[in-house]
This record gives sequence, structure tokens and C-alpha cells, in this order.
Amino acid sequence: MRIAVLAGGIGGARFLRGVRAACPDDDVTAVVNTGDDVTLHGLRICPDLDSVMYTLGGAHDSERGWGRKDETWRIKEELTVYGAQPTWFSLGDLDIATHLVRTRMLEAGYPLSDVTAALCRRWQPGVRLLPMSDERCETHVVVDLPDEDDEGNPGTGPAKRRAIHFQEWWVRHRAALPAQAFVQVGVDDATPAPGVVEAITAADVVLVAPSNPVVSIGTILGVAGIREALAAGPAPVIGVSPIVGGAPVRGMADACLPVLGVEVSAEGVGRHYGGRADGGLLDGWLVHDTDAASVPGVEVRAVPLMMTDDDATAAMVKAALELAHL
Ligand code: FO1
Repeated sequence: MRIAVLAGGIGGARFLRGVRAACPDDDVTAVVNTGDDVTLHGLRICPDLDSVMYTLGGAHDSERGWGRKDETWRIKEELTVYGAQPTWFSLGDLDIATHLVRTRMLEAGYPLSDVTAALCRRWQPGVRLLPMSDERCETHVVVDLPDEDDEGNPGTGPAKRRAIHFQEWWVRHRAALPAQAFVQVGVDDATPAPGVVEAITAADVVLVAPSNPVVSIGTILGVAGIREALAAGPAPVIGVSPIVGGAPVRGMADACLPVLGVEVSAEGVGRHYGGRADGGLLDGWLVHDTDAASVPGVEVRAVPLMMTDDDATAAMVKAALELAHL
């Protein structure tokens, strides 16, 4: 069986471990969000690709959720002493090696999909990892920045409306600055990375991981050609709700969904994705067993959705495959 999975970072990575556990002999392609990618200290950082690669490669820090286990922070400490900005984004010593290799290959002219394949030769994630696009397409967040002086002390002037990089909003401000809008910078020139449309078209089933519906899955769907391939493809598309009991299982989707006018509920997200027959994404929608959802034209099933370990996640994946009648 061929399975394509649309995925963001930490939640997507955990879900993919469940896919691998449920379907060890199947051909799995993960199409991963790159809207979170950022260049800092001259290094190209791809948080979602790395979360998936490290997690499936057994090298992730499971408590922190991102980055490498057994990490050390000596370079970060030195950068801080130099006063090198930004100090709000932490790069570990082991992780920096990944960014150095990636940045060097990108600067030598290799596309991100080839770079990712090269990095994965080391980590052997057991699934094919594809960036959604080889072109830069970065999420920015429109916010009203409060007036402050150079030291960060509050000023008395009016707030300034600015678009800041997603990472600045998410990590520096912890998504606490109300977002006015999300903008995909570069999306007009972005095309699906090689293999993305082919993986969707050839799939027996497409699974939408319980990742952030706005800044992970929404970003992937923003790349021209991906939504169309899903709509036209023969494979059923089954989504897994990232919202349980009116709150995100992890991450801060509750700071993102209202910006699009979407209710923070399993039903809200299901209706936001919509049924394929109505021009939406889904054929099936998996919600947590304590949630109820009605999504026109979409078969909804309620099962336990907590990704507490690989067995629990594999059971979720099996339920998604049953919903696809596979
Ligand atoms: N998340 C944080 O909350 N703080 C950090 O300093 C941070 C650094 C970081 C470095 C590399 C990387 O791949 C991920 C990192 N993350 C960090 C996680 C990440 O940026 C976000 O959780 C995602 O982009 C949202 O999915």
C-alpha cells in the first residue's frame, strides 16, 4: 500500500511514527510543511523537516519536542556573549551540524528536497521525507507590535502593525501577540517539490496528520498544485483532528484558528477542511472519542486520539485506514 501523509513538525512526527508502526511494510511519503523555515546566524533551519527526521531517526529530544537528544548548548552560550541576535531562538551544538550541512548544500545549488534526502541517508527515517516545496515560502504573522525602546521597555507611542516571521511570533512571543493575519511570503512562486504531486496521485490513501490546520497543513495546501492533486487524486483523504475537547493536543492552534474565523473544535476544523465533494479536502474525519462532529459529506468516526506512545498512535492510524475502507 502507498500512503501519503501531510504533516507539520512535532505532532506530524509522532503521527508518522504511528504510521510506520501500523504499516511497517508499506511505502510512506511524508509531505512536510516548510513555512516555519527560517535563516538565523546564516544557517538555514527547517524545524518541521528536522522534527520528523530526528523523531523517526530516534535522535529527537522527546521532552522538549524539537531538536536533538543529548544536546549541548555551548555555541548558543558563545553567541549570547557576543550579543548575536536573535537570542530567543536556541540552536543546540548537534543541531547546528545539521544546519551547517543543509546551508552548505543549498548554497552549492542543491534543492531542499535533495538536501533533505541527503540528511535522511544518515537518519534512515523509514519513510520518504519531502518538503512541500523547494522554493522558499515562509509564514509571516501580521501583529500590532507594542511601542518599546531599544532595551525592550514599554513606551507610550502607538503600536505598529508589522509582519514578523512565524518563528518570532511563535517562539519569541509564544503566540501571545494577537495575530491579525497569516501571510505565506513567496507562495506565488512556490511549486510542489519533486515527488509531492506524484506521491499524492499514486497514493492508496492520503492521511492528514493532527498538525496545526493553519500554519502547518494550511501552509502545505497553499502551494499551488497540492490542493488540486488532492482534489483530483483517486485516493481517499482522511484527516485526524488536532483538537480534543475544544483545545489543541499540543502547540498553539487555538491562537491561529480564530484568525481565520474557525471554531477551536474538532467540528470547526473538520468543516474548515471541508468535504471533497464540496471542493474541500476530506473524505473521512477522525475525532477523539469524547468529541462529536458533523461535517457535511464527510464520514466522521470517534476513536481515542492521544498519541501517548507508538502503539496508541498506530491504533489511530489503523482507524484512519478503516475509515478509508482499506
Ligand atoms: N522552539 C522553541 O520554543 N524555542 C526554541 O528556541 C526553538 C529552537 C529550535 C531550533 C531548531 C528547530 O528545528 C526547532 C526549534 N524550535 C524551538 C521549535 C520550532 O521552531 C517550533 O516549535 C515549530 O516551528 C512550530 O512547529
